[in-house]
Amino acid sequence: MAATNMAKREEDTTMADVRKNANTMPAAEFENFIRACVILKSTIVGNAGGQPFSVYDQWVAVHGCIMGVRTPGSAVFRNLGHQNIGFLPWHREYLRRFELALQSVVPGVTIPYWEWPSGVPEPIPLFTNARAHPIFFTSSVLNAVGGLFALNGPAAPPAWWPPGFRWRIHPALQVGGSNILRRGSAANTWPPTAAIITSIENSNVGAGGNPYWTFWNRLESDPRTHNTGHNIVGGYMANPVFSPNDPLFWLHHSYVDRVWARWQLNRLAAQPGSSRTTHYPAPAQVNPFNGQVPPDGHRLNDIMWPWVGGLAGYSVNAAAAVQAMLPSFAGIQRRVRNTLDNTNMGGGLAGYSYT
Ligand SMILES: [Cu+2]
Repeated sequence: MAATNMAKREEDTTMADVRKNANTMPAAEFENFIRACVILKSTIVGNAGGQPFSVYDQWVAVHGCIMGVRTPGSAVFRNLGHQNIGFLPWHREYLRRFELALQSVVPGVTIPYWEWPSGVPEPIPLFTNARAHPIFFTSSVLNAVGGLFALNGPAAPPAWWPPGFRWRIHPALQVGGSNILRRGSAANTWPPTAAIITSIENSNVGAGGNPYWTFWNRLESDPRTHNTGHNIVGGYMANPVFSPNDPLFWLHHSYVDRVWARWQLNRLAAQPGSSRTTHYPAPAQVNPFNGQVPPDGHRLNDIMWPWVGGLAGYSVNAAAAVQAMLPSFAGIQRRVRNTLDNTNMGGGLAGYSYT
């Protein structure tokens, strides 16, 4: 019995999953990430709006729905994943669960991160013709993504490519009728310097009673951070609702999450004896940027939709066909506070770390 418990404990604390810099990680590992995305995208699990949808599409639908969720007893739909402090916890949970879905088809794969200040407008080594596609965002106008994502499929498909597979956007998840991935933008506030990121990772401004407020606000919304990163890429990435249609979404948010993880370590080091909950606003704190207590789903002890453990009373402000794609999270209930330690997420989720 004791031996079993010991083994279990060791298993629970194993943290084999390391997310790596997309620019510098081994090419084969990056290709594994793309391969896992393609497998999920080509795995059809149902029909919505008369069109087949895939496992990958289910994850896009989750993001599409978080933009407007009504919690039990509430009269209004609120954005429970953005524009408030739950932005980081919700996306941490979302990415980790997507990452485990990737691992179910390609064991050991992790979500690379796009290191924003890398100094080049485009992570060229990772997006060559041979690896993913030739157009990232060096173009100031929208261009169809090529390479593996090309309209007619890759010119020279890798051995693992599903025969005949083409990356297409499900009609219910489209914006402006575009059924293919495109990128390109005239936005030019990019990239952030390394100094900007270091400043954010060390942000200790006390507005609102906790440095997290200013830290989160800068990371989500400052120029040359999360929002502008979406916009500089353009195409689906620039659409707040359906941005995960573009696999680059995961790399972008992996970096967002890394900045948060590093900030957390910096705060823990700066305040010996403090805990991770210390470095998240207490539940009743008012958002100093709008003067209001954050909506249900953003506060420390709040349950995060869609991981509500079967609780009744939630509704979603999205098209029926989008809601029809939502995956089941039966029996899974997750709160903001469950996400504060990426190395030990609990609830059956193994931890992960970053290079
Ligand atoms: Cu998002």
